[in-house]
Formats: sequence, structure tokens, C-alpha cells
Amino acid sequence: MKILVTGGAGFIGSNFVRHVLAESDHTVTVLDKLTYAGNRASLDGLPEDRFSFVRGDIADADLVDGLFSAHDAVVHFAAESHNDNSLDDPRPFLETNIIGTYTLLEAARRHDTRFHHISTDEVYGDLELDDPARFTEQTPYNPSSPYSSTKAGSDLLVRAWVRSFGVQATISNCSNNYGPYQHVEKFIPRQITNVLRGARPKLYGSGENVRDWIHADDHSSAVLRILERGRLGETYLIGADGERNNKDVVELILQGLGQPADAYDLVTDRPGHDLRYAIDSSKLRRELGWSPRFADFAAGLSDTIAWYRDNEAWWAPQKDATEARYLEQGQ
Ligand code: NAD
Ligand code: TDX
Repeated sequence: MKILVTGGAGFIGSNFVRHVLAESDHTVTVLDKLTYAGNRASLDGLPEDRFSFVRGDIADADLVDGLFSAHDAVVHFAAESHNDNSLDDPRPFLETNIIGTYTLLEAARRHDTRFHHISTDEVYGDLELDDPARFTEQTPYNPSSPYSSTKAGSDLLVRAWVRSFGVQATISNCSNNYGPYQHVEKFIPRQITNVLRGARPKLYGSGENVRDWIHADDHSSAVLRILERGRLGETYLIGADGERNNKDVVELILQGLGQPADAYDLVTDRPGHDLRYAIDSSKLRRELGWSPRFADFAAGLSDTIAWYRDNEAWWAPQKDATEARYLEQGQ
């Protein structure tokens, strides 16, 4: 297949591109606007005969139309992806996550293109800490933030385009990803790079909020499996049974970098901060035979710490501006 990957210069998109080129015979074109979150260097060194890059906006209908006519399938990662930014200025989230997705769906309809939409478990809202339940494909949508509500809106657009226009689409909702090449605004890279710079990790609120961590490599393998073998019109939840509270994660990072486990600061909580996410991925495992490779979060985190230690040139250009923005927000 010739696959068009939107948002392929971002954290998970670039991981997926590397995965596809290593594990299949498909060719890849990336369409990416290179916002503050996109980094062309995350795609350095890929084979030129199977990979090309186009800088552009997914909301540019003419550009998108030409690209869809030249590809067999589209995997749609491009998004404004950071909750804290969405609380500061929601507009880019509406433009990219809603209008951008709509623009792609219209092109998929015109060209009858296989379309896979990447989404998040945050569309389901949050769970109590002691709730035995986890999210399933049947959980009602209940998003909390401008980010998650625009992701929920984009999922619903995909479902409507499947039902009303017969678009050949699938959707996946994944839990929190970690691994190399993640922007330093996000929780794990922020804390690792803080410690590497001699600053203290910053925990929002009490640090008791729980996230369900999955290595980005496992997200990529699941997406490729769904693209190749998923049933059209279906939604698949992706998760690796990786629930941890934020305090535990910070303690592991401090330990991994040889610091005392309590060398962190508690800072102002995120408004509307979701308490807990937890994914039941049994449909994906049962129907498509997928399983995660990174069963051990502590080992995956340790590799990730080593990557940030060894790749300061990749993250240093964004670090000061990111921390200046957090300082303004009191975080
Ligand atoms: P990211 O912010 O690292 O990357 C987003 C990429 O999209 C960037 O390269 C950016 O330049 C590009 N982009 C943004 N607006 C664009 C536009 N209008 N046109 C073209 N390109 C544009 O995000 P990420 O963490 O890699 O997330 C990728 C996708 O996965 C998103 O859809 C996100 O909602 C979803 N997701 C993320 C996580 C997570 O833990 N990070 C978990 C589940 C789902
Ligand atoms: O400095 C911090 N301190 C802190 O305690 C930051 C940046 C975050 N946090 C907390 C907030 C969350 O409970 O850590 C947790 C993770 O925060 P983020 O990395 O901002 O991720 P989250 O809001 O959970 O959303 C992520 O997972 C789902 C991605 O950013 C989304 O794109 C994805 O949809």
C-alpha cells in the first residue's frame, strides 16, 4: 500500500512511520504542518525510495485532495494534542481536530480511500480511583477538556461519514503513550528533562491521578494491525494494562536518574484534571490477535530516560519556551 500519514512528524506519527518502514513493504508519505509540536528531525535517515515528506495543513482541501488521489490508505494522527494548551487557547484544537478531520473525511469520501482515525481514551472522560471498571468500546462519550471534546467530536464525524456516506474507516482510541521523540511539554519527557537540567519534577495537584501507560511502539503495532486486518466501521481500544499514578512515575524517573525519590514539587492542579484512565483492550487482542511487546513499564521507562539523556540536541531547542509557558500558568 501507499500510505499517507498525517501528523507524521509528531511523537506517535513518527514512531508509526518508522514501524511501517521496518515491519512492512508499504511506502509512506507524511503530511505535516510542522507546528511547534512537529519535528522534521524525528524522521531523519528514513529510506528515500519508500518515504517522502509534504509540509502542509490537513485543513487545506486542495492539497489533501491531491494527496488522497495518490494513496491507497490514510492514517490520521495529526492533531493539537496537549490538554494544557487547549485550556489556554482552544481555537487551534477546533481548527485542526474538527475542521481538519472533516476535510480529510470529505477527501476519503470522494476518493473511496481506506481511512484510519487515531483517537484517545480521553473521549470517555475519567474513572474513580477505586472503580473496578475500565473503558470499553461501549463506554459512553463524556470528554472533559477542550482537547478531548474536539477528539470526541472528530470520532463522531468519522462514525457519521461511515454510516451516511459509506467511508471505509476504522477508529482506535489509545491510552497514554510514552517513549522517545515525545515533546517536552508532556508529563514524562518534561520530568526527565527537568531532572537532566537540574530542575525538580512538577506534579499537578496531589500526584494521585492515574494514567494507563503504553509504549509508542506498541501503539504503532496495533494501528498497523487494525489498518491491515480491522473490520471496517469498527472502533478498537488500544492499551497495555499499564496503570500507574503520576507520583509513582515521577519517583521511578528520579530513581532512574540517581535522585532522592521525594525531590519533586507539587504545583497548581490542571483545571478539570481527569482522575483516572484505564483501557480494556480485549476486543483488539481477541479479534486481531494483537498483544503489546513492552509488558514491563519500568524497563520501557528506563530506555526512555536513556534516550533523553543521549538526545539532548533533539529536545533542548523546545525546553526553555515550554517551561516559560508553564511558568506563566503557575505549573
Ligand atoms: P504530537 O503533538 O506530538 O504531534 C502532532 C503532529 O501533528 C505534529 O507533528 C504537528 O505538526 C502535526 N499537526 C498539527 N496540526 C496539524 C495540521 N493542521 N495539519 C497537519 N499537521 C498538523 O501528538 P502525538 O502525541 O503524537 O499524538 C498523535 C495523535 O495520537 C493525536 O491524534 C492524539 O490525539 C492521539 N493520541 C495521543 C496519545 C498520547 O499519549 N500522546 C494517546 C492517544 C491518542
Ligand atoms: O508537568 C506535568 N505534571 C503533571 O502532573 C504535566 C505536563 C502533567 N502532569 C499530569 C497530568 C496528567 O495526569 O501527568 C498526567 C499526564 O499528563 P499529559 O502528559 O499532559 O497527558 P494527558 O493529559 O494524560 O493526555 C495524554 O494522553 C492522552 C496526551 O497528551 C493526549 O494527547 C492523549 O490523548
